[in-house]
Amino acid sequence: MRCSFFLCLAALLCPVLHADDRPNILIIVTDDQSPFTLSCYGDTLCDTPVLDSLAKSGMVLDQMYHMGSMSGAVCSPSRTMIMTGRTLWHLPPRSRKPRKAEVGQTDGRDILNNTLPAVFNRAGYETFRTCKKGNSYALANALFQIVRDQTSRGADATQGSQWHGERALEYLQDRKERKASKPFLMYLGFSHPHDPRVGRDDLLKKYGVENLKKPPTEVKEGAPPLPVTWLPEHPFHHGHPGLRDEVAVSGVLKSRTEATVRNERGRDFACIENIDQQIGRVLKQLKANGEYDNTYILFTSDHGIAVGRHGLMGKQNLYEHTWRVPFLALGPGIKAGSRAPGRGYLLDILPTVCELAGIEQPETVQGKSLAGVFRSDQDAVRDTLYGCYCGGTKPGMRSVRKGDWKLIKYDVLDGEVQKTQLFNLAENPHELLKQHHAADVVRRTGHEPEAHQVNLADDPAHAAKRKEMETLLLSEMRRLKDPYRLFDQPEE
Ligand SMILES: [Ca+2]
Repeated sequence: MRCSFFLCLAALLCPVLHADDRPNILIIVTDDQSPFTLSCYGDTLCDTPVLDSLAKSGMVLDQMYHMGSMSGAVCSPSRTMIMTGRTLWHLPPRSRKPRKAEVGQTDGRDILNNTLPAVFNRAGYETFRTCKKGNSYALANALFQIVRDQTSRGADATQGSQWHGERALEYLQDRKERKASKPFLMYLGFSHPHDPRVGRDDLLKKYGVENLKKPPTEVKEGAPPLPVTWLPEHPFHHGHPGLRDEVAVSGVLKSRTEATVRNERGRDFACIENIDQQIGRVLKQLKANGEYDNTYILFTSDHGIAVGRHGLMGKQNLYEHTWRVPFLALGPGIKAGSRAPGRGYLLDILPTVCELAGIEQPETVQGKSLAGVFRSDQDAVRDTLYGCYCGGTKPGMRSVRKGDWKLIKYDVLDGEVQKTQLFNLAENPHELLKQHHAADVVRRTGHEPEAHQVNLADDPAHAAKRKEMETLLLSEMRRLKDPYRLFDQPEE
């Protein structure tokens, strides 16, 4: 009843938009992919022709972030933010028995029934999902009408990214056969390039690397070169002792040597190229269905990841390679080859797709619609971006970005590590540190940083900017109800 009432109301309010020609929504989410693996963000090594063509046919967003995590499993709050459109400290518990750290401020609202699948179900869409299992908002995931979930981190058709691709193909072929008239919302999640990065043989060969359980002892000359951000170790402890991503990844463990990082980088690329091929198959079927032109396609990842950058391996840091996500948008009214900062979070996806589909966004949503950015009506939806990681020792790490300036603060290991970093991202886009200037690092990366490409936090010339960014961070922490305060912040 509610559904048909809504459709009638929508038809009255939007006479042009009839139920049958409403756009389809395809949201593609990879697991643990840095934006710096795609050519539209400057990488030229990882071969992703399909994603490159999406970038050329649509819009590339340059300043898209995941808001952060209070858990080592960064995927979990990130994916809950995608499903709910809510900010980090206002998330619902992800299961019936919430973990203490995950209980957010929900003000007693019914968040579950206003998640992505719930909203689109009510609006009369078909909702389909394939993705990994676990580290997610399971209660919301179960609300999709068709769920084909399996964690697929192998190389073959039964265990690899092909498995997710096949499930999406099956669904689209079925739509074609039964001449489906309802539009669809498809959540196409891949379990890769999350570790273990088990690549397909042909792709491993292409990138000159191999699947390993222990770190390699010798550099493979055919492997991709080190990233310019590589360091043999991070200059100080990241604050999460024993963190799986930093000590136990298959083929890496605690090693950050040139041999290890180059091999793992090639495995990362092999897994991403496999995903690219699967997306290509899905888009081909969408075209065969005659549905491509009426589909909005969003491509992103649940967060970035280090894979050897800054001496780190995991996703539990706030450097750009990890805090930022890739974000491409394509569909009716989005200009080919366009580009904008966007300045959004993953939690903006729900309000965005609501606006694209002509559905009223639920009151529980705290994100902002990016549809105006897609139409090129505006460059961005906010000025300031806040980031958090506190899945290890508290209060953890925080970041804030405004314009070209970015501040990162660390307060971990019971006060043992209290650090501040200040970067001008226009002048030091890779957030290089003085350690990147060391002779051995320059020799191995082949990249000689400019003298000013360092942490500027203690540079007297930038004291006023640091103060401004510190004030901004505190104000964002207060506004977003961050329950912690850092070493040099007031208690309230
Ligand atoms: Ca992830």
